[in-house]
Amino acid sequence: MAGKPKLHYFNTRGRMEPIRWLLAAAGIEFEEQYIQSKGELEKLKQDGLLLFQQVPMVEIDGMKMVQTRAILNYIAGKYNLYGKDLKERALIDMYSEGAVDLNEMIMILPFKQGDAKEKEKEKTAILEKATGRYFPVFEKVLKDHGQDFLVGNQLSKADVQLLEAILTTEELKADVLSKFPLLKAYKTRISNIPTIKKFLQPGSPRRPAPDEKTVDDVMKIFY
Ligand code: GSN
Repeated sequence: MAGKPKLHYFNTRGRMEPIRWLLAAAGIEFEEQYIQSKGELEKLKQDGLLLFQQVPMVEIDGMKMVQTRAILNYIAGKYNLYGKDLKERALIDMYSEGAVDLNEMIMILPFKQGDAKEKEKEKTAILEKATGRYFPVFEKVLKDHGQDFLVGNQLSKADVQLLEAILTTEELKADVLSKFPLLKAYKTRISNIPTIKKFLQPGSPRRPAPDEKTVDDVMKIFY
């Protein structure tokens, strides 16, 4: 039997967090090798382990996979989180990418330059997009088909990525779902799937939102 997937990234959410989420939702245990210095990142590059000299990198099934989306799609395909046909897959991809676009704006925020006032402005703009662009789409999808999950009435990559995006958005504004009753119920429902419930418990591989020290540590590895 193949060993556990091994994740190579920093000890922060960043681009690895959706991969942690998806493996956890699939009920797959994994190991993490945190990159803690410039030297460790350089070594991975020099050893030829990073196809494009970038992380995330995941060792899985004898491969050294890079590119976040490629990794997510492989995991989704392998663990039946990617729909039953091409059209379901297309919907899953569209919904996932919407959730990722929202989530990435939030993920990047602490790493951006600018004073507190500029960051506050940016946060407001993200929340406007969340409630004006992204959440209405997902609320409508749930309303129109009346099912428990976004696509095909079963858990998919899209649900896992949307829940992640909902929770990170709520970290910016706790009542951000107040005008989205179906999404609120959906959040509770998906959060209670046993594998996901476990991932949401303290002590799981889920990483906290980066504090100033974490941002500083990661920046030092790059610059
Ligand atoms: O999605 C992906 O995995 C790639 N399209 C982008 C990966 C990426 O940008 N990785 C960064 C660190 S994670 N930050 O967001 C990286 O490894 N940068 C080092 C470099 O030399 O580009």
